[in-house]
Amino acid sequence: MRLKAAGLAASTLLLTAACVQESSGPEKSDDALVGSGSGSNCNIDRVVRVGATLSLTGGAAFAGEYQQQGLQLAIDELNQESGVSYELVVEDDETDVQSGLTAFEKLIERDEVSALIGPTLSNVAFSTYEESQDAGVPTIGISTTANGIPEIGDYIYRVSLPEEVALAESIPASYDALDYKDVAVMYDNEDEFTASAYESMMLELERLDVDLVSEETFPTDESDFRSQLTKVAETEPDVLVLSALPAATAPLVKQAREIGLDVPIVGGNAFNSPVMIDNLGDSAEGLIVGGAWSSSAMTTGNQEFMDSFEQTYDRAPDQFAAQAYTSAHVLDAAIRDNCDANRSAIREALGRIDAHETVLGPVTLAPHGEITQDAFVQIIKDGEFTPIGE
Ligand code: 1QQ
Repeated sequence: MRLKAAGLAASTLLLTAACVQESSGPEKSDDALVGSGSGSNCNIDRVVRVGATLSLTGGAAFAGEYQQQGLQLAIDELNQESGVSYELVVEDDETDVQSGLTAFEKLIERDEVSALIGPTLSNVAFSTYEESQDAGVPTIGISTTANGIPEIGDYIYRVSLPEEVALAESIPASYDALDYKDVAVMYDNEDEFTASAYESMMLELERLDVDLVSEETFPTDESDFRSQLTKVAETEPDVLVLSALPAATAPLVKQAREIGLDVPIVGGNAFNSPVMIDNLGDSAEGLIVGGAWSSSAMTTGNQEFMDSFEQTYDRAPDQFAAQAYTSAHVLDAAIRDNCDANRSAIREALGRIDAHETVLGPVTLAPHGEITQDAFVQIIKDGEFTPIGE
């Protein structure tokens, strides 16, 4: 079957191109959060409270735990600097939309945070960001990669490489490296992130001289993929392109190898975790993924970040830790820019973050909330993420 433009993808693009919503939330301004000076000389009397909603339990905890550590490390570093002090309040969304909503409500209403960070999954973000947008609380996604996230409203930003940007790098790079023709695609068609990544994958594949030989879907809570994998194997693909959440990724890849489907696999953001490599062992070899960070990137402060993370937590950081760490530094830059930690002032200053040097490389945030940063395409070789082509 020749690849054809996915109709769903086209309609999503139209939807996401619609105007960004403006918040009608109450604009409470607290004078104690307005400081004097600017940048490194900014001085704010009141401690600035930042709320984070992360998946510390459930299927996405593999990422949420790293995010909590990256965030805490950044907040501790920022609190060493003079002028602005932060208090981080972390809530666990249990990888669940309802718990995410409860966490957002608590942080917005009870803790009266100046800004929100997280949640871990796009699937949780689509509902919770409506809450923060309505309340007028600037919100920074750190791993919410699905199409349409910044379009939720003018208070919604992300320091999270969009999956469509990562795939626009990883799919052509995998094609150049592996020179494949027959492609099989498998995806979770229930989750917002995996379904949106599937559309982006199809758009990228369509640009290449490849044939789609099989396409299989599965529900989010599936754990036995043997029947779909057997059908895929019968079509003898050269490569498998996979869009799955972490909980499904590990068993799916393992079962693929068990039934003898040994082809290279190109995946989405769920692959960007050392936990995945640990779980998969040898089955992880050859997995290809595009991501927001690399331990080998010569970006500003990367070595220092890796050293202090390792020293503090006794393990190396991953992409999720690096993105969370970056979000706190970007937030601090925005607060210091206006020297104002009121919600509306932060929202406005975030949109002026321009080529800000971070461990992810230079980060720019558009006033409508989207990030611009470089993507890193990596292949898992000898159990390590290695830049492709090295
Ligand atoms: C998203 C993701 C997840 C895989 C992060 C853990 O990228 O939900 O957008």
